[in-house]
Amino acid sequence: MSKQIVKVPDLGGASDVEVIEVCVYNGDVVTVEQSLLVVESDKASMDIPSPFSGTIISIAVSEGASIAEGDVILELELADGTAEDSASSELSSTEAESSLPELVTDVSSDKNSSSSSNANISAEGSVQTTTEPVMMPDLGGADQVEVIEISVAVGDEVAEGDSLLVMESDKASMDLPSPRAGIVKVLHVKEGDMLAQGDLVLDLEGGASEVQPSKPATKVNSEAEPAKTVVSDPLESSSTSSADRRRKTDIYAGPAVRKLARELGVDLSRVKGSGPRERIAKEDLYSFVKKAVSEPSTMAGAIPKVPEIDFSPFGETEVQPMTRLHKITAANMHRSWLNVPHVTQFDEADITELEVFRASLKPEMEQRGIKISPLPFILKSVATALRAHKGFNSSLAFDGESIIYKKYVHIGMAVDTPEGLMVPVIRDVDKKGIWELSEEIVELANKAKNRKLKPAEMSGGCFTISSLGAIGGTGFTPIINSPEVAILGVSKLAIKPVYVNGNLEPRKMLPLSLSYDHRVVNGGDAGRFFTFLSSMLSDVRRLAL
Ligand code: CAO
Repeated sequence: MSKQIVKVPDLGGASDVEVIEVCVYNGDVVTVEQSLLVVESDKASMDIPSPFSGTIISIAVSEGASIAEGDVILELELADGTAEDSASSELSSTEAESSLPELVTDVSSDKNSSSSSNANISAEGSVQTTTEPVMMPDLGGADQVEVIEISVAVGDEVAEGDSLLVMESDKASMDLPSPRAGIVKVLHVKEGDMLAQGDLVLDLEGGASEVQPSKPATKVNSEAEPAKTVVSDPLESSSTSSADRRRKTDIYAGPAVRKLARELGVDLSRVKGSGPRERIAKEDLYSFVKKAVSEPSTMAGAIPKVPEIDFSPFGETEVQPMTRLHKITAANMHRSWLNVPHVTQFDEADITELEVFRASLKPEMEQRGIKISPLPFILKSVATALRAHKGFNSSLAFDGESIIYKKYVHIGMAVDTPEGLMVPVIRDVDKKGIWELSEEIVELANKAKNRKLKPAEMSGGCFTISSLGAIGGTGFTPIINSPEVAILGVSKLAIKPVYVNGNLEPRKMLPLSLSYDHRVVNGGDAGRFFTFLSSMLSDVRRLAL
């Protein structure tokens, strides 16, 4: 078996695009052309398909990240039978190009084409100077495409860029965006029709009226908007999930439907598609939402909404929009809070000796120019505890039927920034020394504060530490950074009287809180993990054992 890095291919002209959906998970088995990511530029959304079949080892991007051609998406262990010679080299953007149809195709150089369906233009359309036909633009290499969804009806008012049709070739599904605002007067196609470049799609009233009604095809063809092309999710996914909710990779929906689902906050894996091969249409989404609204009491997970309040009668207010990072964090926290049964346990580690040792390192810190806080010792102790208690270094499989144990120890560290909370990940903590960890903490915290973290530096974490010790507080209940299984909260060190060998002594006690996913580990496991962790922190010589 060999490994393969998958990178972002040529994005058809788009430079930086935002990841709006990561369709796969670590450990997933994917097939060629299976959707890995859905990304969105300012012009279009598109899927990035897998160029190989194999098992995902690690994912380097996360939702909300901005990526460009050549960025690493993930690493795959190639399936047997995949060409060995390609496995040794990284997939270059040009290699991947062949699997990603052009996103935006330029039709300005198209030959004037008139299609047989031009003859179908209604009399009504041909006498109104403000009615223009919309034709099929260049299809990015496909000869013919099948109409699988008509997104508009006669009489609909559309804005420029609204999806008119969703079409599908053998390789891709595409949205046909409206070239201009207007009212749909006549529809010339129906679901199941096969269309080629230049075929007449519909007549739109209200657009620019320079078009000669007698030559609609020629004129409009030169004005037609390019097709926005995305590679479809293949229907046959590798999923073996027995859960009711489908995996993201099983969802069959066009970009317009995905966009609407995001706007409505609907999880597409819960929606049953009525189209061919269970493809989800807009109507399916609307019915789903209607049902959810009309039957709140029967909806699993439905929670009563907090009513909207007008605060003005109580005093002056100021409204500040949340940053994008803040919104993403809020959504992640909410999702974890609702999905994961959290339990939080508390403990105190006696770090008196650690602090003595740390103080003894001061001259060396100055000499090396590296400051060591208690955090690298905590990181190292957690890494050792994760190695000894593998349940805390795991994730619950998506279908909830197995546990994925990780053989690596990458630990996330919450960093408070003016823009919001960021969690850079320190890799292979178990293999690094205290000096190296200290340097990495400072480097990653600075990058986080300057918004310089790359997606790869924020992914792959097994466990998270949130240290509020320098800020204050005696304890808190951190929210798990799912799909991780646990998170450690560190609060402010306090000197407390503690009995040691029958004598009351002032000891430096570090308050710790451990929140864990009770589906994966239980109180006994957490107690053992905590006892082990405290013993490491109380006597850091143990880290060398
Ligand atoms: N108790 C008492 N003092 C502590 C401490 C603790 N638990 N942890 C750190 N300190 C001290 C340090 O020793 C340092 O003091 P000196 O300068 O005298 O040595 C001082 O506090 C500042 O430490 P620091 O914050 O610069 O360094 P760090 O390694 O402890 O933490 C980082 C780095 C990036 C984690 C931190 O800067 C940060 O951003 N913390 C916030 C995390 C957060 O927001 N979590 C919230 C998650 S939930 O909403």
